Amino acid sequence: MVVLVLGLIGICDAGEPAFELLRVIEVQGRQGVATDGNAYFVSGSRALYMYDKQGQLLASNETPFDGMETEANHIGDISVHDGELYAGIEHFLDGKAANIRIAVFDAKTLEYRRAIDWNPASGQVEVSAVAIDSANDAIWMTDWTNGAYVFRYSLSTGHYAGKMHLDPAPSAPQGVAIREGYLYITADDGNAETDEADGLWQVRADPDAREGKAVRIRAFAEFRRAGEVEGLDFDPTTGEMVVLNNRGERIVLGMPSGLYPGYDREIHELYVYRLR
Ligand SMILES: [Ca+2]
Ligand SMILES: [Ca+2]
Repeated sequence: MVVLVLGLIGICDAGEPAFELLRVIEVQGRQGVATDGNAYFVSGSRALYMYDKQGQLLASNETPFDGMETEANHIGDISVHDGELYAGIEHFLDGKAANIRIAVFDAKTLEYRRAIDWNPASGQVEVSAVAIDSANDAIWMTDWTNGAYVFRYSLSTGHYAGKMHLDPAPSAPQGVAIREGYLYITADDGNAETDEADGLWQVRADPDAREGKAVRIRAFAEFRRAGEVEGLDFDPTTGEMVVLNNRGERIVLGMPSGLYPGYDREIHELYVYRLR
């Protein structure tokens, strides 16, 4: 018994939780998820949705780019903080992203409010996900084309504050969220063509670090079909982890390329886990 308890403490010291899948909820969006403990916010490439935690649709915004000063056509993973929804947004054309910014929406109405512009000198060329880390006055961003860095902006001023090199680098990061001082990054690093599971990575959210040791702490082997993992978040009221996954569509180099046998559409699902 003593050995068992020490073993569990050892796991906790390493900061790697164990995960138990509780439920799966189908949603409309294919990009990201955030929760304030009351609702699940879901982003599609060009829409925002709000669901209750049983999966009932409460609100949607199908014209999320209205009122923006520069062109946009793609939303990535999202984060919610203090009544506002933060989304990584860009204009994607001919394989290149432009007009990268963090767009801020009212979390009640899903209406657009303002934007925090990206600093091109940071080296970031795409935004796949954002996470609000209020304890560090930070907004962290990932770049789907290059998992070697996470980029950090000041939450209070919106200014670019630096980047952290990840060693090793997750490939194709699609989501980022904060839990107990760690960044959790979902990576579309498993090939659905060969039924490989995508991964969950963990790295300490240290604003002073130039480099962080990244660890692939699990593979999402329980997904109903290997596909494309997308955004994630942690529920502040229950501690649960919520992860969005897409299955059914064959994706080649980021482009939809037809359906797998047995599918008449791509399915987007939230997987909800208890952490121990
Ligand atoms: Ca994505
Ligand atoms: Ca995949």
